[in-house]
Parts: sequence; C-alpha cells; structure tokens
Amino acid sequence: SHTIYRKDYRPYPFTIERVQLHFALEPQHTIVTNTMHVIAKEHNATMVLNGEDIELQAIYINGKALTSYEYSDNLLQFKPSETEFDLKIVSSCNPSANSTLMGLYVSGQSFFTQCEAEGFRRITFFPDRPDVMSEYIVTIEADKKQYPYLLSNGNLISSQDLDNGRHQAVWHDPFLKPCYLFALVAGDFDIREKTSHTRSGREVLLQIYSDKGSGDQTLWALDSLERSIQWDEKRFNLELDLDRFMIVVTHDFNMGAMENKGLNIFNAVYVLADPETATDANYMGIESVVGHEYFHNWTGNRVTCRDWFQLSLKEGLTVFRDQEFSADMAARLLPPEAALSARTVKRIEDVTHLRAAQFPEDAGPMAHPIRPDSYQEIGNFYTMTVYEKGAEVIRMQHTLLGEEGFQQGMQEYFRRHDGQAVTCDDFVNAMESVYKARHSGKDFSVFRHWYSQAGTPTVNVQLDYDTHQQTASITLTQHCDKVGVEKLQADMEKKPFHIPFHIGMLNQAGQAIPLNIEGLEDITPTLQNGVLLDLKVPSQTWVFKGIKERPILSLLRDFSAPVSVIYDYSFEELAVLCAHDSNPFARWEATQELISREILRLTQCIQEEKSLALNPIIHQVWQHNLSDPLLDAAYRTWILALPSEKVLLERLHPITPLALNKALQFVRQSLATVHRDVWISTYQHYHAQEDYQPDPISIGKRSLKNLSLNYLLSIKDPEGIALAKTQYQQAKNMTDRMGAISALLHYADKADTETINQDFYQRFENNPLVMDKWFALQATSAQSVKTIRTLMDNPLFTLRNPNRVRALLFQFCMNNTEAFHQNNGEAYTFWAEQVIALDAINPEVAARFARVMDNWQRFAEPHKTQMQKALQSIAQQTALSKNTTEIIEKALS
Ligand code: B3K
Ligand code: ZN
Repeated sequence: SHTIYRKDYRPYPFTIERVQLHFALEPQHTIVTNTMHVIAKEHNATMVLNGEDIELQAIYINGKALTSYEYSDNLLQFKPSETEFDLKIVSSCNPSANSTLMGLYVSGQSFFTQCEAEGFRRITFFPDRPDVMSEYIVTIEADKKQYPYLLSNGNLISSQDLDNGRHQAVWHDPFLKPCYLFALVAGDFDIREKTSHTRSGREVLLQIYSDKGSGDQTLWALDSLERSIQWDEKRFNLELDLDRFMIVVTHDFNMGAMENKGLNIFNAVYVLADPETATDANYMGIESVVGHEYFHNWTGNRVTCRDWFQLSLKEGLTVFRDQEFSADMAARLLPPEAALSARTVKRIEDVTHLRAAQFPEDAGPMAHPIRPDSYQEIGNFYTMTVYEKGAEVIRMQHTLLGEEGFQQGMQEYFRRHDGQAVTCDDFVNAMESVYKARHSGKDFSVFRHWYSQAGTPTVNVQLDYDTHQQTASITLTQHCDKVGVEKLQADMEKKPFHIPFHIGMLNQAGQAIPLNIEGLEDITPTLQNGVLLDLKVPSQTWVFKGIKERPILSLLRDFSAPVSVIYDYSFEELAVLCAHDSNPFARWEATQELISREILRLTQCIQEEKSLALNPIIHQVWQHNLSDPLLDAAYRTWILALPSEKVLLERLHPITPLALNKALQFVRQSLATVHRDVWISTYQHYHAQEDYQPDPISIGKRSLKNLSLNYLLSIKDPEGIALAKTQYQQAKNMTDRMGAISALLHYADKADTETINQDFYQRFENNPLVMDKWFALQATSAQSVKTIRTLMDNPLFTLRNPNRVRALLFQFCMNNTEAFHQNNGEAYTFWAEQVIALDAINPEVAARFARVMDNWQRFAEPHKTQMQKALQSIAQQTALSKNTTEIIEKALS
C-alpha cells in the first residue's frame, strides 16, 4: 500500500478564494455543482483535485467546457491557462448507497455529511487538504415535505419555495475554512433552542436538531453547550464568533461527533439523555463531547492544521480543554476539599483511560508519535495517542508554565496564527516564547521530543537515604525502547524526554515531610508539600536535606507525565500511602499499585496451579478506606475498585488472559467475603431514592452503591441478589437500573436474571440507545461465540449501524475476556469473519475493529498462534479496504 510522509509536505499552488456549492438532493441521485474562484500562486502549476466514489459530469473554466484533463486513481488533473478563473465542476453521487458514512449519506430519512478527514472528496472534486481555506456559499435544494430543514455552515441568507414541491436555502459562512469543516444536513427534526448572550453582549442562537419525538431529550446537551460557551470565555478568554450555533443528531455516525463550523453533527449517544434512559456516564459524556466540539471552534477551526500529520495540534489541545472543562464543572460550587476530590476523580478517569487504551497502542504495531511521520490511511490515526497522549503533552506544558503562563501562550498562539493552517511546532513556539521569558531563557528543545518520538518512557526511581547526613537522594533514570515504525529505522537513536516529575515524601507515620533541596534552580515552586523535578537528561539525582527518617516516596503525583514508574516499594510503604498520602491522586495510585502487584502474583500462582491466598495487608487497606469518614463517595469508589483488566494485561509478559481473569475474580470475591457486612451497610447508606441529578455528589453516591452491589454479587450473596433485583424493579433512573442488571447478568445465575433481562428488552425495544446498552450487556456477559451469533440474528442487529456494531461486536471482543479468549480459538475466527464482513460496509469502523489483535505477539500460547492465523485469514482477502489493510499489515509485520 501507498505510504504518505510528513516530510513530503508541499503547499498547494492555488488559492481557492470562494466555493459556491449547489446541491440538488435526491437520496439515490444527488447532483452537486461546485463553482470555485481560483487564483494561481505559482506559474504553470498543475491543478490536482481529489474525487472518490462520485461521477464526473462536466468541467467548465470561466463558463467554457474543459476537455483537456486527466482523471484516474481518484485524481482529476489539468493545467489551467489562466492565473485567475472560475472553475465549475458538476458531479453526482448516491447518498443512500453510501454505507461508509463518509461524505454525503442518508441516515433514517435525513441527509448528513461527514468530511473529516478526507470525506469532502466524496461530495465534490476539490483539493481535499486542510491548508486550502475558502469562503463557502451553499445552496441546498430538496423536497420540502420530506426535508423541511435544510442546513449548512454559517448564516442563513435566504430560503424560498420552488416548483414541484421543492424548496431551497442559501447559507453563507463568513469564516475561511478547510473543506473538512463543511457540513450539510437535510431532514425533519425536533428543535430545542435558546438565545444566549456572549460576554461582549452579542446575541447568539443555540439550537439542537434531533429526530422527531426526541426533542425532550436534548435539554442537558443544550445546557452543556451554554456552559461550554461561558467556560471558554472565562477560562480561555475565547468568545463564540458566530450568530448561530447548531448541533444536529444522527444515529449513524462513525465516531462521537464532528466540529463542522457552526453546524456540529453528533452521534445521538452524545446528545440524547433523560434520567430514564441515560446513565451518569452518558450525562458526563454528553457534557464533555459537547464541550470538546464547541472548543474546536477556536482550537481547530479558527486555527486549523496545515496537514493531517498535525492532527494532535487541534485534538490533543481540545481534549486537554474538554478535560479541564469537565473538571471545572465537577468542582463548581464545592468547598475546596470536595473540589479537589472531584477534580481528582476526573483525573483518575482520564489516566485510567490512557493506561487502558493508549499505553497498549504505544507498545504495539500501530505505535506512533503524537505527530506521526507517516501513514497509509489518515482515518486510522484518530487514535488514543493523537488525542489522549496529545492532551497529556499539552498538560505538561501547562504544568511547566502554570495556568497564567499557559494562558499567555494561548493568547500568543492566536495572535500569531488566527485564521491560519499551522503545525504543532507553531504551537510549541508560542508556548516556548512565554517559557523562555519566565524561566531565564530555558527552552522546549528537549520537550519537543514528545512530538517526534513514540512509546511510553519508564522512569526508574532510586532512593538513597543517608542517616548521618539526613539527606535523601532521589535519582530518576528514564528509558524508552523503540516501538512501532521506529524499530525499522536503524539509524534512529532515541533522545531523552522532558519529564516534569511531581513527587512528595511521607514519614513512616504517614505525615507529609516538608521538602528542602540543593540545586533549587531545577525545581518549580512547591505543590501541596511536593516538588516538581524537571528531568531532561537520561539520569539525574536530586538531594533533599533535613530528612529525619527514611522517607516513603509519593511518585508521579497527579500523573504529571505520561510515563510508567518503576520503584521497589515494600507492601508496608504502599499501605501507608494508601491510607495517608495527602495527594489524593497518589493515594489512589498506591491502592492500585498495591493490589495490582497482588493480582499479578496470583495470576502467576494460577499458572503454576498453586493455592491462592490474599495478602492480609490488602484487607487492612480496604477496611481502612471503606470506613475513612473523610472520603467522599465518588473518590471512595475509585480507591475501593479493582484495577482495569486492560491495564493489568499490559503488565503481563506473556499475556495470559484467562489466568489474569481468574486472579481478578479471586481477589474480588475475597474482598467481598471478608468485608461482606460493610458492603451491605455501604450499599444501604448510599441507596437513597432521590430525584435524579447528574451532579458529582449524587453520581458518586450511585457509583459507590453500584460498586458495593458488584462486590456482593461476585460471591452470589443472597441478600445482595435480592437488593439488586429490587433496585432494578424500583429504579427511577438508568444508572440504578443498569447498575443492578449489569451486576446480575455478570455474576448471578441465569435463573436469577432471565426475567429481568427480558423486561429490559421489552421496556426499551424502541429506544436504539438503550438497546445498544442491552446488546453490550449481552456481549460482555455471553459465555460463548454462539450467543453472539444468535444476537446477530436479532432483527434489531445490523452491521450497518456503527453504534450497534460497537455494542455487540466490539464489546464482546474487547470486554469479555473469558469468552473471547477461550482456549479453542473459536472467537478469534469469529472476529476475523466479522472484520471482513464489516470492511465491505464501513472501512473506518472495520479498521478500528481490526485493532483488537494489535498486541497478539505478546500473548501466551495457544492464543498467539490462533490470533496470528485469524489475522492471516484477513490478510488473504483480495478486496480489503486501505484502512483495514494498513492495520492488518502492521500487525503481521
Ligand atoms: N474531529 C472529529 C474527528 C473526525 C474524524 C473522522 N475520521 C471529532 C473530534 O475529534 O472532535
Ligand atoms: Zn476533536
């Protein structure tokens, strides 16, 4: 397959000042007339336009038919004889046959578009690259009865009725934009709207369009949008630049949502919510994605990417912004202690997500720097690395600069680049200019390696305590192996990363030790009794004076850098941190580290068929944290929960999924048995029937209650089962209902769950988002592939709807260890079959699904060989998409 390299970037030799689009919409045959005003920037250049899956009807230059052009391999090329001209291209497409959900497609009864990254070429011929920015005027013409609403970016200029029951609308977007931000929607919708005022007093119209009958489920999304607007004004000094901001819902969408200028298009799961059908996690997801897409209006749209290698410029930065938005919203109105706890819970969630999904990516065949150097298919690079690790790299700059310095850097970035298509380097340059001014010329030259190198660095920590001198010397040593494509570059030498490493020290009684240090210039001001060590070289030692006893180290507080820490803790030291660390993030981390070590040890015991017993220190820690009155429910849930199975799998060499799963079950059951009465009383304490509110305090109570239920059901405790059944039946909100049914389906016997499982189905049969939850529950609790095949025969299942595919197939293959990794390898064959079937329908989603086997080489036998065979059976297919080909090729290389 064809590889594209970052180093090959060349500017486009033409400016396309203005694009006038005319759409004559028909589901099976839409005609697009595209008139571009073009100005040549170079003498004698060839004009190259992309076009894919569309039929070329005619080309005109200044009204005269053009006959001398070349058209092959999805490229239309010609040499214009003039330097400034109107180029008109007429083409047609078939939106109802478009199952890729890229370009113009039909979902339900409506038309939608998705252009990022390279979907605009499926609508019309155009230089489909983000550095070609134009003004758009869009005319949409369609049947009025079927499509009463005709939407595009910017402002509505006019609308009028036409003959034959048709009508048209004309939209104008005053801001220059790349074509990936173009959007069109046509259909019939419920609308919820409100007018709001920006900080400078401008009136703006905020609207949410959703399928008929769902308008009463858009309140939370609309409020989230208004909060996003206000937050961006307050925290980032950025104001909405449009008079009108629209969100439209679709049920068929390849991902979460899309930030098209003024016309965001959203997967229904990130808009529709009411207490009966949406969980707390859904509410939080909506707030975060509505925020994310809105924040793109500045970070992505006003300043966009020069080329797709720069994707993290907008995505890493915008994820960082949405994480901070969610944290600020969670902490809002709370007293300082509770606010810190709420922010920490958000941080724990984000870090867990990073470790569970990005760390494996960074250790596998698809590993790439946050700014990749090459790709075959850009659709495959909307990754955890570009997004979530990208956000960590922005967060480190925030840590190094402080909030005030970071905001100064942002202002400088917009001062330099507003209205431009730029690079990650441009962003770092703006931040660096502030850093240099504030830190006497220190620069970001080492920091930039985060953009050019892949892999998760390890930081080895060594403590040397000198009793006589009362000094504690801390030595940090970093290391990062070559990963992914780096391994193929023989001459590449990995350079050190710039790692801001936040630490604290505790004495043996668990009290914080105030830190004094030699060589103060390497240290930023004190953070909650801790310090930030600025590691920029392979290895460095810091000496702390006046330390009266051997300290217990609290390391990488708040996860100040995306690294793995190696330090030889004793169980006793970890137990002190688990109970006393004043940094709540580090305290949670200690609980996870303690129990992870134990789970990994037990996994080994299972492999060796030894008997199992849980270290009593674990029970002491859980006992302490179950009853510590200072902890709020949300935070307590996290420090009493077991680590993510995915995070644990990463620590096994080789990966033995079934043994790990057994060890996890053993630990869960052991904690459930020993603390059984406390789980019951905790459940009862937090099980209040209040009116549903998605605020962090109420969410925390529900999560601790549902965690208790899970522990209790893991040992099939009869009282626990009864509580779960009652909770299901009396539930007034989906969080309670899901908490109960999920615990029952995953742990109880079938006889105890069948009625409830059927009740859930019948109750919500007509709600696709809730049926996705039902399919996901079946997928994660299924015992075998056979069950999944039966579910695929259910009339509500279809491979054409990405949400349904994610609910059933992704969930089974990614979140059901026991059934997916059965020793007979049957599920791997099933997976390969489904990748192939899905690839013929939707390559972007299929390629994502194909990544299930990314780290097959690290699995133990018999898994490894079986997985390889499954991968090979896909590789042998002749008509595989570019997307899936890249994933499979890399996995097998
Ligand atoms: N920018 C979009 C990504 C769309 C990519 C589709 N292949 C969503 C987001 O990050 O906000
Ligand atoms: Zn984004």
